[in-house]
Amino acid sequence: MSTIPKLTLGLSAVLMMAGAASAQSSPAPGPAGDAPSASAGGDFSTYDADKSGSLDSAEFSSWYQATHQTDADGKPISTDQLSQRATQAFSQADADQDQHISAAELASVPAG
Ligand SMILES: [Ca+2]
Repeated sequence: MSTIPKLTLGLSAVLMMAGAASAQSSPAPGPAGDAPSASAGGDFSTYDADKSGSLDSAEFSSWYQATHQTDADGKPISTDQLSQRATQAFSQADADQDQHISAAELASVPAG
């Protein structure tokens, strides 16, 4: 007769574990990905290839060309034009002339 309390105890332990397991398997409420802090239509960290915290001219150029494919009228800009504009925008955006565009400097670049 002394085995019955043990069995009951063991059973309730299993039930508790089952309850905990089912609680854990409930869907997580959080979003699947991280929320990008987009500024001027581009995600800064996406283009900061070497994660230096700023964009060099090549990184800036790929950001610019990805986010400025149409002009103010919505017309597509040719690759040559885009490349020229990217160079121009780079020197305009580089406020402290260190040849790197910080997130703050990037935010000053007009979109489109
Ligand atoms: Ca700079």
